[in-house]
Amino acid sequence: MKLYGYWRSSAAYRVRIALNLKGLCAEQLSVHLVRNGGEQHQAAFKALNPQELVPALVVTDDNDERAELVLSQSLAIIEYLDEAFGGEALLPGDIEQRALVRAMAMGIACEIHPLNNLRVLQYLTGTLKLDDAAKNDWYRHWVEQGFGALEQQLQQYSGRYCFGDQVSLVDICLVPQVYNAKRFNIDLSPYPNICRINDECLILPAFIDAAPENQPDAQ
Ligand SMILES: N[C@@H](CCC(=O)N[C@@H](CS)C(=O)NCC(=O)O)C(=O)O
Repeated sequence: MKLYGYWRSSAAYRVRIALNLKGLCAEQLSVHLVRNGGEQHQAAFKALNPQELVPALVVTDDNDERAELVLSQSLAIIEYLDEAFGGEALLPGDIEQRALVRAMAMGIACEIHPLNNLRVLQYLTGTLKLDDAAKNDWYRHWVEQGFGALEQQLQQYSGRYCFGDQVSLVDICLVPQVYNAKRFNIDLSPYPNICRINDECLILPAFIDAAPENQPDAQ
């Protein structure tokens, strides 16, 4: 398998954590999101993922060199890895619990992250000519709204981790989002459960090895 990602990409960070939890190896290929206007916009990468976003996972068939599965969207990739390979389950077996886990994970991946993605921030400052202070207010607003909702859900569903005592898709989404929030100096003190669970995850080797600073393309 080949994982196209970038050390600071939180969506690629999610997939790295999932690969580690499943005990899987993937060759990592760096797509620099800023250099030369962003390598995600270059033809070679666009051919792989027309969405011009990392991560992209390329899965090859050992029995057929020409057969390649190219997957985009971190949640789809992670669910594929979970279903295709053994090892630690990333979603609960129970159908209702699985839906709850997906809902909490999507609260991060679909409601916070896309609004604060690089291309959105570039649009705010480039096309709409907002200054850095306004951009940071925008960023903080969506994190606070999303983390406020998640903190409430964690009061109901968390144990040691976001959903009970088992690491799940929610933790995989949470840790990169907290990493990003810290980069933008968001005050996390109103979210004790988020902070506690983030700390719990960050002592696990799967999360440590996936951390942005531990990637070969980290600058
Ligand atoms: N929903 C997508 C989001 C992917 C995404 O937004 N990737 C970011 C990095 S975290 C990216 O490639 N940004 C490039 C850009 O904004 O131009 C997923 O979960 O994979």
